Amino acid sequence: MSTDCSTDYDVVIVGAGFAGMYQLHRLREAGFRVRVFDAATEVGGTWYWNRYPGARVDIESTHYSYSFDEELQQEWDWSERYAAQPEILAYARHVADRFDLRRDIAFSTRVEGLDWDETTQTWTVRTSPATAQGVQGAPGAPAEEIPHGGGQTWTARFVVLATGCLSVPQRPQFPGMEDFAGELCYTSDWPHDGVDLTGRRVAVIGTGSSGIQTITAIAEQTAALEVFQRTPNFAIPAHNRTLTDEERAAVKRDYAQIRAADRASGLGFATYDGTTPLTDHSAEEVERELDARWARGGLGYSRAFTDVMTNAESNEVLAEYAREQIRARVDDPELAELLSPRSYPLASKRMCVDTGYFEVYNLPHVHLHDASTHPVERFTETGLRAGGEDFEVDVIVLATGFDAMTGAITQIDITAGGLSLAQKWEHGPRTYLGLMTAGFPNLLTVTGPQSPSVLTNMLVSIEFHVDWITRLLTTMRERGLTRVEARPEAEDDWVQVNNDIAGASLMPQGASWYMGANIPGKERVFMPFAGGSHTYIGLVEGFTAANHHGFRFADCSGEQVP
Ligand code: NA7
Repeated sequence: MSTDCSTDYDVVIVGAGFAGMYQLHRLREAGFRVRVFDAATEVGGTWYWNRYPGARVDIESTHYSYSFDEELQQEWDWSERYAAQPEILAYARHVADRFDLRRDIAFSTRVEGLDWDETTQTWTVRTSPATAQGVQGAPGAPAEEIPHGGGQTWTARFVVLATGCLSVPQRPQFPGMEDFAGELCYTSDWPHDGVDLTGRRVAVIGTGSSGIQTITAIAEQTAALEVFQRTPNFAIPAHNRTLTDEERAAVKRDYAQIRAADRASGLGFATYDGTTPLTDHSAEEVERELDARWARGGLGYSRAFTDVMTNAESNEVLAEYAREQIRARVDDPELAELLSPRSYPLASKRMCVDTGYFEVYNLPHVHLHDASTHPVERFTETGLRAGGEDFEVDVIVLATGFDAMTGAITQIDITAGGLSLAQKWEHGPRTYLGLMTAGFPNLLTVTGPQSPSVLTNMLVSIEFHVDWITRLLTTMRERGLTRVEARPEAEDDWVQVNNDIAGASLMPQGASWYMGANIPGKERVFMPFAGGSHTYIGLVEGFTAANHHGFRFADCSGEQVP
């Protein structure tokens, strides 16, 4: 960076999850002065917060792991096909130790605001101390403060938002919440000491991935489990199991091919993407293919044929096959029907990956309640009331999801040239390539809206963005450039491309968090890029090679560089 434009740091990174950790490593390696801020007391991001029983990754760990360092991938052993949260957090800690990341991370520090100063061409970063737990505002969480870099301001030439896509919990407010005398727990901010649910009466609100995993893990130990389901979800079996030594050795031998195949795939993990539409096949062929996919398990199920997300009839074939599996697993036909999704196309809401979820409803003490017809009306001192009926419970678990994709960005007070980012995105996010938003120079996002992010293996998306940002900043330094900005017309085109691709698919038909539909008042816009990870990577590389098409640059004096 030019010495005429001195700042506390070259780059401030917000977030010390998988994205922020890798971004720190890469930028530091490239010689930049970097500081990371995170509200948590430790690295790991989503895997730091989401400690609920049964929390587990839904993409195989061999793929959901860093690829950037050969020694790292050779030395780390995943114990299971789908690792559980403690093991993933241990992996994040291992990476932090191995690359000595912590010395440049200020933990327990929340970034409150970012203000762009046009005169000095720098960002001012406003921070505040965060609490050890409950920083996200969970009622009853301890208010212990660990000041660590909070309450201060810093300047930086660039800011990278590595804030995660599912990191701001959605906390619905029910009347009487404060009256409830039992224990209230959020899956997204689970007490670090755990909660003993043995022999207790428990209510769970929410049946997305977090709810499904929690319910499965706790059902056996509870005295009574009341599940309040507003919308049933498709769940594909994980077939999770311990990996053998032979499997681990084979993976380590094949890592180069595995990673290459992941980067070349639509989901960011090699799923054996189907190459033909379902309509090209006989009923028997389709059945055989779906049997094979079901036996293999995992999210690749929806990639069986090329037209699953564009042809409603093809989609319905896969949906009905999945419902048939529910009927086979649940003894009571009425319960099976209640658990069967019918109101939206398969995979237009994020599918779940389960291990024995539906069988839980065969237990006599587990009760499913239809919160779409009998909504939770209020909490009471002894439990909650739904559909006019009172339920007495000791613990209420809220598995109610997140303000996805934009929430973690717009909750920071970001301003540039009199414009607030939250205002700019009031009617949905507007970005160029999911990497920058016009009017906010030198502000970059890892896995931002309008990039594939949540529709992919996040690790592939993260590594691609981090490498791209590192390359951009290195190139700028070499050319004496200090300012980069997305061109408004390029942004308009990219927003249109995103809307067109999503609009041509069945994706917007689900009232999903992809659409912001789970947040009251949030504009319904399909937020991730729906054209596939491989397509996206190709487009970004093409624009970059074309003299960074869609971006404009300036040097320290403010002079525009074509
Ligand atoms: P999700 O998938 O958004 O699930 C949240 C669940 O909570 C979902 O079933 C919601 O029903 C339900 N919900 C939300 N608010 C209410 C109220 N007020 N009453 C009843 N039910 C409610 O979040 P998760 O944490 O499970 O998973 C997020 C992602 O993490 C997941 O997709 C994976 O990618 C990992 P709805 O469907 O909105 O009717």
